[in-house]
Amino acid sequence: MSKQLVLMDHDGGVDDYLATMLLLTMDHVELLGVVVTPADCYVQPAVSATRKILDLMGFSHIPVAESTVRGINPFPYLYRRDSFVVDHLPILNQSETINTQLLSESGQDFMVRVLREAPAPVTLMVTGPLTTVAVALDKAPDIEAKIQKIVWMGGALNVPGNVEKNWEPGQDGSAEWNVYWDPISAARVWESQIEIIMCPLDLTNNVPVTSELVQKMGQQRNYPISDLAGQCYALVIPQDYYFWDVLATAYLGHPEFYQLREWETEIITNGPSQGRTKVVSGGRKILAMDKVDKEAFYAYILQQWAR
Ligand SMILES: [Ca+2]
Repeated sequence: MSKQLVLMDHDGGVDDYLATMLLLTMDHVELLGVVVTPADCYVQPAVSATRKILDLMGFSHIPVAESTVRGINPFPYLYRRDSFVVDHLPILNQSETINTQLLSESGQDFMVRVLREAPAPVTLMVTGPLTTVAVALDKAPDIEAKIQKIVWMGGALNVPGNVEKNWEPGQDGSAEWNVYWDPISAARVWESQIEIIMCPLDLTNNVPVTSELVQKMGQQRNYPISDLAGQCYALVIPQDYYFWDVLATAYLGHPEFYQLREWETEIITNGPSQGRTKVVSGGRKILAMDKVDKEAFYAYILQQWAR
């Protein structure tokens, strides 16, 4: 059986490292590379932590590329600084050297090249803003045919967003951060014909990171990956934390855990609702993860990280 070709594009939040760690455990996936989009992070530590995770998990042959795109509405620095913490976790610093290669080409150029060179269409696993994808599509429209689908953590369809009004004055609270960072790029991807399967806040709101689950990771911390995952979650447990990127990524491992639902949508690119993924009749068709078998998902990640 040939493997499913996947290119990961994450944006350096705590959740993104965990999603990458989950993806690397999937035997049916061939990961072609990891692009780091400089959104929910400071990009230097985010790239460094990503490479160290690939080293730790025995995948140092997979290249990492730093995207140099820019967003419109920066993530709060309090979120972004977690990238420094993860990069300094002891388990990621047992060696003085990093073996995983950081490419000299930009993440967007790398994306174009990987897609062009791939022997078959590739799934893009995106757990940050869609800016790198949009820039790659603008640079090389021919790559659209090489994208099998985009699985994306982003958007809020029929629930409030997570861009809070008191943090972002003038906004109405309807936007989800990955869209809000750069709504214009999300709208650019919406203009394409690519199949989009999104994991919106509508679903992630129902799948919290619980204290019990983090403690279970601790109970299996003789496995380095469970140890690392537990440390990452311990860092964010005081916040209301959900399985965002990890829940989206687990779809590649077990799509049968999920029910999808089609919606017609548009991306609002300006004004107080900028960054909103609005359900509108006649809009761009997307598939959203609508329901998930939560217990099966929790059991799956515990099992995958037991290594
Ligand atoms: Ca992310």
